[in-house]
Amino acid sequence: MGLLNNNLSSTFNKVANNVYNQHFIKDKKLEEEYDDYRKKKMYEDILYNLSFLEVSYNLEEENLFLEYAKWLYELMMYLMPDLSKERIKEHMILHYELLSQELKKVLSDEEFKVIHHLLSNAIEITKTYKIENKLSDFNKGEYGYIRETYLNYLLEEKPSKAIDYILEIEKTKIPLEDIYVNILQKVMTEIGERWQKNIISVDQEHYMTSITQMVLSQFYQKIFSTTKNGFKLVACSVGSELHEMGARMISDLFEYNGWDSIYLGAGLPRKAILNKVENTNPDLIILSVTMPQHLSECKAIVEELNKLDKKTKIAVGGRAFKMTNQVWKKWKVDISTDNAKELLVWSEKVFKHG
Ligand code: B12
Repeated sequence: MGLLNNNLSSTFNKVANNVYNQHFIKDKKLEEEYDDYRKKKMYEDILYNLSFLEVSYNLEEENLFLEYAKWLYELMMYLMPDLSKERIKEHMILHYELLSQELKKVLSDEEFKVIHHLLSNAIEITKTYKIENKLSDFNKGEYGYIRETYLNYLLEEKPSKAIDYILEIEKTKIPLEDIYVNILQKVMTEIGERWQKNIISVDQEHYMTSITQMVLSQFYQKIFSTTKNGFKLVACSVGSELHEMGARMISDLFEYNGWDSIYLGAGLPRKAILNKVENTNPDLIILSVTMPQHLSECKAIVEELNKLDKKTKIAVGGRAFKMTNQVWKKWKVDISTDNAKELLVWSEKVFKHG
């Protein structure tokens, strides 16, 4: 059941408009603190928050909205350094209260009870949440120095140095799996943290992503020249998800380990994914979700895949699942893991080479 089962988007817009207008009526200081840019962002955020609320409700995952509330508070705090932490907490709390007030008008009593609970949790966590100002440890431990050096080349906008550095590292016999997961993936996570903390800009984040994708493509000759084991997978991200590197890393590493990989990228209609499975009979399908809003679409695809009655095993994963309480265990899927290496270990047990 959808959260707002009549016309979803128009109801969302109506709720968002009311929440937005009420904010400025109830909190007179806001007009001085928010310029036009902030106002625009605030409106977008209201819609965004509604979508998170909806997915938490639909999947019965209260942890999801709680984690989101923490993330949002941190993001706002770094984005508006001119405002105190306490002041930002006031914004957030009023925001959740207004969402509750406006949603009460459009939801059934039963639906509202759940939503009210989710919003009360968000208010409670916002009141008590303390941001740990600990330094990132991404440059510590195994490969820490390599991660730091690679990231520095990206920050200095030296793409050929960045690419050559990783190619040199690979010659030192560091396994490709480690380069992907323990080096490049961790650097991408660090880039995300720095974006969230407003240390790097959106253009820097995009730039570093595109160079890292270029690094991955340097390994294609190596990846596609391994002996094949007869197994085949299809991999993609679901819904309007734009994050695609997770599925790509999995696809690449399975190809390297002897599989035939059909990597479809992101932004595919549900029907296209189902058709691909129907027509190619893969042994495994990889469905990747980074933004939790797309979890409901993933669940729907899983249900449709199961109806196909194929032998294809279903794997789901990606950052979104880490924000849930192992929601995938409630679905008819074969596995979810935290990273590509763990999935490879699982596949070696499940798919016996003949
Ligand atoms: C690069 C990036 C982008 C790029 C993506 C480009 C691309 N072509 O992929 C762009 C710029 C498009 C982007 C956009 C956005 N992003 Co972004 N992005 C990132 C970033 C920095 C890195 C993601 C990445 O590539 N990681 C590397 C890959 C390899 O790791 P991975 O995806 O986790 O995959 C591994 C595992 O999860 C697992 N796995 C993945 N899939 C699967 C599937 C299966 C079956 C299994 C078993 C395992 C598995 O194995 C993989 C390999 O080991 C992350 C930071 C982060 N912590 O992830 C933020 C991040 C994900 N983005 C974030 C946000 C907020 C956004 C935007 C909303 C920003 C905005 N305001 O526009 C948009 C949303 C776009 C959308 N509609 O999807 C937030 C999400 C926070 C949240 N609340 O959920 C993050 C976490 C940043 C942050 N710290 O705040 N982003």
